[in-house]
Amino acid sequence: MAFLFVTPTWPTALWQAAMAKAAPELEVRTWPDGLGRVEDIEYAAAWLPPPNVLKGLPNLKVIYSLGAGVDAILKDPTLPENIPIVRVNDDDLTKRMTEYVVLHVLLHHRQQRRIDANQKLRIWDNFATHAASALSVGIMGLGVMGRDSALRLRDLGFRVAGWARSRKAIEDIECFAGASEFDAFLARTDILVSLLPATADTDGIINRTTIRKLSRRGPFGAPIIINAGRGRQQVASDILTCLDDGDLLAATLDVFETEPLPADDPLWTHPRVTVTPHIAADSDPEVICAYVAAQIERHKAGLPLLNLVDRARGY
Ligand code: NDP
Ligand code: OXD
Repeated sequence: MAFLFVTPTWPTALWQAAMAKAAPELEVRTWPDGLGRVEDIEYAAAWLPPPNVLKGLPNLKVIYSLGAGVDAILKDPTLPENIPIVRVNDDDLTKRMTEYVVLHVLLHHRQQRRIDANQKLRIWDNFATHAASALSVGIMGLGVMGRDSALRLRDLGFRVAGWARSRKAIEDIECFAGASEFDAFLARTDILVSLLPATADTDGIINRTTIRKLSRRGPFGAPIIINAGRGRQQVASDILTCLDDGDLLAATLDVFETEPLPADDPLWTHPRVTVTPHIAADSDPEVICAYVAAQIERHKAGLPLLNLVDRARGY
């Protein structure tokens, strides 16, 4: 029985070493050079697998996504049917995302960019600040990541709402559900955070129409967006237009349609855009391999797989 990494864009040696540490008894192979006899491979972990690689494993039992998002795996047009896909749901990844979301909400709330610019010019501008409770934060996606970020922001005093496909009940968080409640959710939101998966339904969801429906009643008079979900969710040209038209005050973007973000992309230089390099919640090889190893042990013991992906839903 062997385990295969299919991670053409990642430092495979690092992941192989982490897996060897997490599961010393497992024969860990890597694609393409260390593939070996394909019949031996029962488990594979992947990120952006090239077509036909997973399909070429006749005895594959489980596919592990090395991230919380699974779009990188589902985009394989030859993905073998009926093989379960398990995604990452680990506290380490979740806490990293929560740090990112809280950091960037606070960065806008406390106007840190303005303070940075003032310091460069030695300007002592002790402008009036406001309480967290003056701001409504709306989180799109109330799953593992969205829920934790919502709770921490709530604890800091922000007025927090969340939007998901299905109805949630979370103490002191206003929960909206489905397309019919999207506009009401936007109308009460000063800072919009996306922690949605990339699916056909969420593609392009952060567009001009969405942005124009956001609240303007907050202390800044215009909304702010933070996208740490996936780049496909944002229409970059609409974001730039809205920034320049005054429909949007600022944006923090961690994810992009094309990654790395091309050097000539105008998002890099817009004074009110903060670009981060898809680093909101980084997958730590040792943590993720320990998670995958534990999941393999469960499977070998005949226990049900956890955090299974619903291929029809796309997440
Ligand atoms: P989950 O699957 O736990 O949560 C997804 C949430 O999105 C659920 O609440 C789901 O609703 C909601 N959702 C999905 N489709 C829709 C829709 N059409 N309308 C409304 N709500 C919808 O995922 P995670 O929280 O673990 O991760 C979320 C995403 O974060 C990942 O898919 C990935 O894209 C991104 N991510 C980004 C990282 C980064 O570094 N930038 C790192 C890790 C993840 P419901 O609960 O009703 O199903
Ligand atoms: C993930 C990511 O999905 O890192 O985990 O983007």
